[in-house]
Amino acid sequence: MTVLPLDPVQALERMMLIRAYEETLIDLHGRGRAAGTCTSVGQEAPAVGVVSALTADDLILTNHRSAGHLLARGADPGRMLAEVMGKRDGYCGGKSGSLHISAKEFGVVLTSTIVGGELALATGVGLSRRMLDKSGIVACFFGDGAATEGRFQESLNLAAVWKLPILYVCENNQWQAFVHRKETMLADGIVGQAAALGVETAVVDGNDPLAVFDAASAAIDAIRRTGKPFLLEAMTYRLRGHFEPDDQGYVDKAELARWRDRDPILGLRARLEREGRLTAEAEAAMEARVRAAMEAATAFADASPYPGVEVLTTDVYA
Ligand SMILES: Cc1ncc(C[n+]2csc(CCOP(=O)(O)OP(=O)(O)O)c2C)c(N)n1
Ligand SMILES: [Mg+2]
Repeated sequence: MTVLPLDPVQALERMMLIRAYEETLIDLHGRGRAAGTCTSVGQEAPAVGVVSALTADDLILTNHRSAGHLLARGADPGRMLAEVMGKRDGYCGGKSGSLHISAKEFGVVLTSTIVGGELALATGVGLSRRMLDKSGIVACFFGDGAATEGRFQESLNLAAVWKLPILYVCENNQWQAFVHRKETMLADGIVGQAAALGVETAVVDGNDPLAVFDAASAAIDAIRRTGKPFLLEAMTYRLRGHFEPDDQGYVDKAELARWRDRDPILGLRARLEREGRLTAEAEAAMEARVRAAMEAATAFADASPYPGVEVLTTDVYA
C-alpha cells in the first residue's frame, strides 16, 4: 500500500478541524453540556503529520490527548462529540468519554489514560502482529511525562530485543500535567534514552506538519524494511491547560507567548499564503467547511439519545 504525499492545503484543513472540534468541546463543557477533557490545542501537527503517513492496516494506540489522532485518522467529529457527551451514537456507545475512546474500525485500538500504559500495550500489540503474521505497523503516541516512567524503558527495550514493528511517537509538549519537563529531566528531549536501548530515533519540529510527515514517512519506511522499532520525538507545546478548565496560572507567560507565535495552524497558513498556494477565497471556503462540519457534529451529538440502563451490563467481564 502506498501513501500519497501530504497535500499542505489538506493538512491545514485537517488541523483546523481538530482545533475547531476541541474548541467546540471546550465551549460545550463551559455550558455544562459535556464533560471536561484534555485538549491537544497547539499539538495538531504531530497528529496530522504522523497519521497521514500511515496506511489503513496500521494500528494506533494513543493517550488522554487523543482527539487529534482520531480525527486525523478520519473519525467522525459527531460520533466523537456524542461519545464525550455520553450518548448512544458515540464510538464506544457513550461509555468511554474522551479519555478512553477507541475506534477499532479505524485501527485506533485504544486510548490509555494510564500515563505510559499505551507504551507497554503497544509492545504487546506489536508482538501479536508478529505472532499472527499480520501486516501493518503499530503507531504509539505518548507524552514526555510518560517517558520519565520505568515502563518506557521496559517497553522499548523489549520491542528492540524482539524487533517489533512499532513507531513510538513522543509528543514532547514540555508539560507533564502541572509540572514543566525541566523539573523531571535534565535533557531537552528523550531520544537519548531510546538510543541507549538500540532503538533508532529522530527529532522533528512538532509544529510543522509537513516536516513531521516527512520524518514519520522515513521512520515508517525503516520499520517496514527492518522490522525494528523507531522513536520519533516531535517537539511541540501544549497551548492550553492540562485539562479543561485550567487557568494556566503555573505557566511562564513569556514561554507561552513564544510558542503561541509558533502556532502550527497560523504558521502553515502564513507559509501557504506567502508561497501563493492559498487564496483568500480558498481560506474562506475552508473555514466555512470546518464550521459547517462542527455545526453538523454538534447537532448530531445533541440528537443522539442516551443509552438505556440495559447497557450497564454489556461490555463488562462479569
Ligand atoms: C500512571 C499515571 N500517573 C499519573 C496520572 C495522572 N496524569 C494524567 S496526564 C499526566 C501528565 C502526563 O504527561 P505527558 O505524558 O507528558 O502527557 P501530556 O499530558 O503532556 O500530553 C498525569 C501525571 C495518570 N493518569 N496515570
Ligand atoms: Mg507532556
